[in-house]
Amino acid sequence: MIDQDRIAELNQPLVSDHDRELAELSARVGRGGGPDPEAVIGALAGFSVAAPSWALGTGGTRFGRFPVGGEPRATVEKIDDVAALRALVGATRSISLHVPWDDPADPEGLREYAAGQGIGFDAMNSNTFQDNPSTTGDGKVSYKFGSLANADPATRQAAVEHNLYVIDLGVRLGSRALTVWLADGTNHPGQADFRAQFERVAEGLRGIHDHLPEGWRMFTEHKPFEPAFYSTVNQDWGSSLLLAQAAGPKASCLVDLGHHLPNANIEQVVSRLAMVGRLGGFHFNDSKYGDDDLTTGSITPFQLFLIFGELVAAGGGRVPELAYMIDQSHNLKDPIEDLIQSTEAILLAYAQALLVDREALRAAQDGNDPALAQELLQAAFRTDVRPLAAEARRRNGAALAPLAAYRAIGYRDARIAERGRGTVATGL
Ligand code: RM4
Ligand code: MN
Ligand code: MN
Repeated sequence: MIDQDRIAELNQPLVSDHDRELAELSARVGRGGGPDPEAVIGALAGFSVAAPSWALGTGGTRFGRFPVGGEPRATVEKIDDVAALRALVGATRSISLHVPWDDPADPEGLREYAAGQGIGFDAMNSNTFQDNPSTTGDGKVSYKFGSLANADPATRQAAVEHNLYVIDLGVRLGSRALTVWLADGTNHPGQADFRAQFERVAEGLRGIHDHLPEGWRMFTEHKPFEPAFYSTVNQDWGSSLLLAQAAGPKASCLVDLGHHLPNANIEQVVSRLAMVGRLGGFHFNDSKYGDDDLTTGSITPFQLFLIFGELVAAGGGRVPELAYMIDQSHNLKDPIEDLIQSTEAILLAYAQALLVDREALRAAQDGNDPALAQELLQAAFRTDVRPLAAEARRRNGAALAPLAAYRAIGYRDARIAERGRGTVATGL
């Protein structure tokens, strides 16, 4: 819906400044044995992060929700929004669906429609944290006291079956992965036995794992609290690793950046999981207190840079092929604007991580020289790499200045006219 000619037209007045800034930066980056700026641009241009289908509408809190207007009314309109996002930023080439918030009646048709817009289907997400006619059926079972961890075998069975349904749907859409985030836990000490709950979840995940088709992967996603406020079954990366190991070889851990207790060293978690070959993917967002789901890189950009540093180290000079997704909730901003800014922050962190002189860093580490190690990290982190990200976008036919382009195009107003002011998208 956003055509490339319009983007090129909007880029036109910016090109000469951009070219000059890029040339200056490239000369600086490449100096003295630094990385080849062309290689950095190539890596950025090749990077893709999936957009969440559940965050294309306005996010709510328990204190209210203020719809932005023109929110997608169905999955097909979510695909339109992600295609628009892709046209602007280049890097969001797939959408991650959340079932039953998304439960397309004609998956093959949807797949074809999405492909026509250049959008593929990333990991599927199952939802057993809410009761819903299509997951808990005739109301005989309820997830109120848990899904895979529930004491009631029929409820556990319903939760397993929902996950199998999501896998089968994903196959028809061309997805190749399932993300399992569970709300299972307790609110009150003594409410349930920690070990019994964990063992039931492990067993359920094993059953789901055994249903995965060839070439599929499965991710366990941990989170310390919310909605369970006393204990959560998959509460931290250690539990997540145990569950992935129990589930089977196709299972690995997904790290949502907002799913850690305050001050956790997330980059170290990333390093550990990569070390044991069980790092599966990411949900990008940022936070100050809990699972705030704020714009990626808006609060702790240095942490994001360090995480990308671990990824580049794990991938031997490039980030490894994992499931990279954004998972946010947009309470105040236009969701698409927030996703534009998040994608930019991800590209910047990746670019900066690629600028780190890893050999020199290793030498400083082995030489017990923390001051030099800091200099090396700061040299990369303090570099304004925005021209590199902009160039990567331009090579993908996207916008040099995506937020300004989005506003100039008037995408939101057009959607309000088309979809209505009061529409409410399914999702968070
Ligand atoms: C959870 C978690 C999951 C997401 C749901 C909606 O906090 O981040 O990944 O699917 O929210
Ligand atoms: Mn998440
Ligand atoms: Mn979350």
